[in-house]
Amino acid sequence: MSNRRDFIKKAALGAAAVSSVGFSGFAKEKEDEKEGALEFPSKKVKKPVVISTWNHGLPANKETWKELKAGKSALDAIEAGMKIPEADPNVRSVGYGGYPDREGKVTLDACIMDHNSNCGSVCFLQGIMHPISVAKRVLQNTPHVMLAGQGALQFALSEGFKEENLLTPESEKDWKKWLEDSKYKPVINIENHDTISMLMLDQDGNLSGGCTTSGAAWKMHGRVGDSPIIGAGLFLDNEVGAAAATGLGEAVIRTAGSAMVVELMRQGKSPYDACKEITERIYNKHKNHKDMEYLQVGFIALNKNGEYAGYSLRSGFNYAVSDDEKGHRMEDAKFKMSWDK
Ligand code: SD4
Repeated sequence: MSNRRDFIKKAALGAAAVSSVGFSGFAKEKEDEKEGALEFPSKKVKKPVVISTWNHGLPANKETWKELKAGKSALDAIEAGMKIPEADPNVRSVGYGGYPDREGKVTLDACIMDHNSNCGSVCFLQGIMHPISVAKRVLQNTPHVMLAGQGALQFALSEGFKEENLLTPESEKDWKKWLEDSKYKPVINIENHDTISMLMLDQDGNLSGGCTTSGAAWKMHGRVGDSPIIGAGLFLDNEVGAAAATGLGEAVIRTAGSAMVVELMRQGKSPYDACKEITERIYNKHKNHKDMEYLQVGFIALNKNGEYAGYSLRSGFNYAVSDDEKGHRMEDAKFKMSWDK
């Protein structure tokens, strides 16, 4: 094993030297990353299981878990969990307190999907604290999948949601500071990569999921990311598995990221191998692209057997996992290349 590891380390170091194309923080393909596939197959747990992206996934998971155990439906439990980061002003990438666009407007994207492939989505929604709840109402109360901008707001108001200012003084201050240079170069793992995406395998063995985000900080007004797009930021097929993305939405949309992860699982790949393959596909398609400098993408995936995994392009991505045996915890995703700020 150690010989094999040594060989892999050397191969990885060689590959790093060859693949160095001069982006800062990009040429450090770490030796142990190549070992990930050997050491980190997908983990398997008994249903129910909930996994969510990033640290704010943990309080979200806890709330979802509580509701699930209290007998709520999968969608209600997902909604309840995702409302936690949406309402938290300290989570700067979701809902209230999220970084605004370059015009100082907080614009929100969210979607939700159930095991029957029913979906609801809102994008470019302003002034509503809980876009995940509006997305759920789109699923339940309209003949459509997705409502955008003013139409989404109008629908939310007709459903009884109240309009409020989501730009906190802290976000306003950060936006004014950003305006001094006005350079769009989102900080990896901070300014454009903190969507909460949640996947669930419930006690009946059914899959569901949701995403909610304020999107990339300092984006153009009107920009919509991957998170509300079924197939990009979130996808599931109840026969197979579920996947969700975080990271630079443009890259995830270009590759139909989450749908592709699910499709690879259909073809027999484990959640880990599926996430890794699509992350590598994204890397290959972007290695000479202008977005590469600030590109981060991460996927989580969960299949019908309770196997789950996460994988990201650059280091720093983690996700919350909840199940009956081990409770709630954070796990680090394996990654293709290390990233130092
Ligand atoms: C987007 N995928 O809008 C999202 C970014 C993210 O918080 O993860 N944001 O591109």
